Amino acid sequence: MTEHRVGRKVIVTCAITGSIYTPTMSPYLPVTGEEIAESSIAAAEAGAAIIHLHARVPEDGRPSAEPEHFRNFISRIDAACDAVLNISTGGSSLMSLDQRLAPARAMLPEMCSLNMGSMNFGIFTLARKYKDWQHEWEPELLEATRSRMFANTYQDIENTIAELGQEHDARFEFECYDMGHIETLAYYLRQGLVQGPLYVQFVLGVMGGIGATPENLLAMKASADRLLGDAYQFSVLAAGRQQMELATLGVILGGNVRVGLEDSLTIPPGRLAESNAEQVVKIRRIIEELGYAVATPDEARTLLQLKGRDRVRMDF
Ligand code: KMH
Ligand code: ZN
Repeated sequence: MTEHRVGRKVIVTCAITGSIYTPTMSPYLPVTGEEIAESSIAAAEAGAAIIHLHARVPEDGRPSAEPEHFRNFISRIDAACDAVLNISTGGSSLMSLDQRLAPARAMLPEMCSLNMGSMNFGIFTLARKYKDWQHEWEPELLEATRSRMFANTYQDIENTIAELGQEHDARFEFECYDMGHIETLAYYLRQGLVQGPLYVQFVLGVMGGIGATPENLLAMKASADRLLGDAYQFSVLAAGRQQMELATLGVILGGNVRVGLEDSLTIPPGRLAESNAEQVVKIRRIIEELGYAVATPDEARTLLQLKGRDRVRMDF
């Protein structure tokens, strides 16, 4: 086990709304620009150093990667706090890569996500749990993930690294949903296409990726230690009800954490979380009870060697 260092700084990312869950599933899921801004600011005030952002169509909550929808909240969040704004390039698994890259291309953020492989990204099982849908698109989108895949080819990954990383100095949240994705990242490290400190997000519990169990997290970390050595830091995200438990194990193993309504609508012992901040408060309490501290945004910037918010187009 990793040596216990009192006061070690743990980076908390909060993923505010995502594209997995839909408005029928929780009244607390932020949808409009104002809701996403307010929820992000509250999460930052609660201790999140990084805010991971997707947008939605304000009228009906459908996942969106339109820069105009990001515009509804980016500068508001930036005016109210100094959190690192991490822009998704995953969008929704049903969007084209060009659609998914549009907001990051417009904003040139300090950080953006990068999904490390093509996969089935099954959220169709969620459709069975609800009946009275607020919008027709909700069951249709969920069902579509049975026959469509989340495409992230080598070429897609390389182009994104070249354009956003090498040209515009963004650093990545490398989303690894399975062991092979860590191997792919290690290949790019060996090729010199990426350099440390790599920020690896171990994503557990997405159907089509690795399951959310402690054993799987230990295996992912062992693999990353072997392949990436000192060049990486990790964070843990478990989709669904294992969110807090596996995040806690991630802290114990020497890592960082991601919480937020993008990944889980609930909070232990099993009710709907009423806000993103509520999940941040809980994981922060756990982190502090274990003897660690949460990193401030500027500490996260130093740990991850980010370019700084003065080099981001907040008013794109
Ligand atoms: N929705 C998460 C499981 C991205 O935005 O690029 C993974 C994610 C992908 O956050
Ligand atoms: Zn995301």
